[in-house]
Formats: sequence, structure tokens, C-alpha cells
Amino acid sequence: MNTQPITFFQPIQPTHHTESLWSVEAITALFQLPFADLMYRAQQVHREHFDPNAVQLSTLLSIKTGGCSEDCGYCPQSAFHNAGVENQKMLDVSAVVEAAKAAQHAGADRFCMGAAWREPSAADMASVVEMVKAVRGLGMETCATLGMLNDQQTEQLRAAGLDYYNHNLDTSPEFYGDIISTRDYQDRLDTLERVRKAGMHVCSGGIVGMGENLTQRAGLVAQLANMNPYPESVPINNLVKVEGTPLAETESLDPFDFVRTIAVARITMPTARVRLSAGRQQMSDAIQALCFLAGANSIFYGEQLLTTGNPMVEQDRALLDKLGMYALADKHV
Ligand code: SAM
Ligand code: DTB
Ligand code: SF4
Repeated sequence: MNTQPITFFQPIQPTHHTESLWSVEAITALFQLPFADLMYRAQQVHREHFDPNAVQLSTLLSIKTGGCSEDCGYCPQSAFHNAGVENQKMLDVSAVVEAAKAAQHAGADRFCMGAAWREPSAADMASVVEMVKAVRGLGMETCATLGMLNDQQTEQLRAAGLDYYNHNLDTSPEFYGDIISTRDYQDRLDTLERVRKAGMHVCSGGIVGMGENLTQRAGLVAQLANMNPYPESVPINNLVKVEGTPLAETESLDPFDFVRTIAVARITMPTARVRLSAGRQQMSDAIQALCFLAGANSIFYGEQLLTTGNPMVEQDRALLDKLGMYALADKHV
């Protein structure tokens, strides 16, 4: 079968750095710009590389839920926390294909399969490979997020035709140890390197609103932007505070600081698709619109993220209509 990434929506080439790297200080200075100046810069960069009215829609499906052996402080699926998530073994390939068809019918162009694993086993990989082939056979872009991978596993996924692998750095190296103790930052970087080496597109971003300070928020963006090439897809999640997780009582981030994070990601990673990710259900339409103005050009689409809620499809369609925006897939039907 053809294992080239599906590129009929928008060709994506990894962007290698030609200029000097971003320092944490320079990124902090971007965050500190007057809001209007930051937004203006972000819009200039955005319009140089993208149609500002187009948005890419990814639909998520949790293919294996809960009981994860990692202790990520934000995550309702960790076996270390009691967030009331019902553990579910891996879904059948047929159930995944049905969900992908429904997502495609609703207008999504990418289907992202997520699993609550530290890393997949050989048996897990055999099923995931079948899922990737089947979803790709529908003509959708495929994405998976399965935890850490070794070289053989990245090759298997690439051979199955996986277009994107999502693996988030989540926060800065300095703050990481406050959030997760069961793996370290270098483990994440190593998996991303393997994904890149195998020839798949890299999807990597993080979570803000976990109690990090401005320097640490800038530190996350610096890590992402200084990858050479930087990720083609950058999800920016606003912490979804789930009762039973250690971060449930964290003070909320000021919404304008969330918008600023999107703008800074746009400026430092001009050709990346910056995804306005978890936390949208808790956001007003006005803040979401500011995120689009700041350079976000992708969202998770569908009523469910992995275990938590996301805006209804009709609500998202109404918002895009109101803003005169369109879904990438709609342009190609
Ligand atoms: N287990 C794999 C891993 O951690 O790489 C894949 C699934 S994991 C749930 C995918 C990502 O979801 C995490 O890296 C994190 O960025 C995001 N995430 C999990 N819980 C979240 C929450 N409560 N709020 C925002 N983002 C969250
Ligand atoms: C990403 O950066 N965010 C998505 C996706 N990649 C896998 C996951 C968000 C999860 C939010 C909490 C939940 O629904 O369990
Ligand atoms: Fe497991 Fe991923 Fe949740 Fe961490 S974020 S506990 S690795 S499912």
C-alpha cells in the first residue's frame, strides 16, 4: 500500500532552522509585549504561511482507556489517581473504523487514536497497525498517541502509513519533575527523535495552566521551537482540571495568557499547525476567536477528547460560521 503521508489537504514540509535558536529570554519578551503588539506580530506571521480563515479538524478517540502506569499529575487516566475513569481494554478495529467514518462524515480530516499506555506492547502494536491501515483506507489523515516508542515500533507505524505521531513535551524541563515522576524529559525527546527519524510528521506541544511560571511557559515553547525541524503540529492544551487528579485545584490561567501562548507558538513556529486543544469547552467563543486571531489553525473536533468533554459539533460549526471560517476538509468535497 501507499505509505506516503496523505498530503492532499495541505503539503507539509518540515521546517529546518536557518536562523539562530530561540532563547527563553527572547520568548519571555514576546509574552511580555503589549497584547496588541503581540497579536499583530502573530497575525503577520500567520498570514505569511496560512489562510487565516481555514481550520484543520482532528477527531480524537480513546482506543484504550484508564489504568495507566504513569503518574502524570494532570491526567485522569493515571492508575495513581482516582478520577472515576472506567478502565477499558483496547477497542476492536471495527469499532475504531466506525468512529473514524463518523468523524469523517462530520467533517474531520484527521483521526487521532490515543491510548493510556506508558508504551505499547508487541501485541498492542499489531492491533494499532491494523487500525492505522483501516483509517487511512478511508482517506483520512492518521495520528496516534501511544506513549514511548522504540525504533522498531516507529518503523512499524510508518510502514502502516501513520501520518502523525503525537507525543507532548507537556511543560519545560525545569517544571517537568513537579508534574511527572515515572519518566523523564529525555525519554520524551528520544521518542520524538525516533518518530522524526522514521519519517513521520511530529505532533508535540504541551499543557499550560498547571501552575507553571512565565519563564517555564516560555521554556516549553523554546524546547518545541528549537527542535530542528520543529514539530509540524503543536497542540496547546489548557489544563482540564479533573477531580481526583493532583492538579484539580490549580489556579486557572488568565485566558489572555492562554491566547498569548498561542501567539508565541505561532511566531516561533511559523509553518506549524498550532492546535487550540484541550480546555475549549471551558472557554468562551470570544476567547476562542482570539486564539484563532493569534494564529491557532486547528482544533479537536467532536464531543469528546479522550475522557473529558469537548464542544458539540453543531456548536463548533456555528462558531466557525460566525467567524467566516471554514474546515479544511470542506474545501475538498
Ligand atoms: N499515554 C500517552 C502519552 O501520555 O503520551 C498518550 C495519551 S495522553 C492522555 C496525551 C496527552 O493528553 C498528554 O501528553 C497531555 O498533554 C494531554 N492531557 C492529558 N490529560 C490532560 C488534561 N487533564 N488537560 C489537558 N491535557 C491533558
Ligand atoms: C493533545 O495534545 N491533547 C489531546 C491529544 N493530544 C491526545 C488529549 C487531551 C486530553 C484531555 C483530557 C482527557 O480528555 O482525558
Ligand atoms: Fe498515562 Fe498518558 Fe495519562 Fe500520562 S498522560 S497518565 S502516560 S495516559
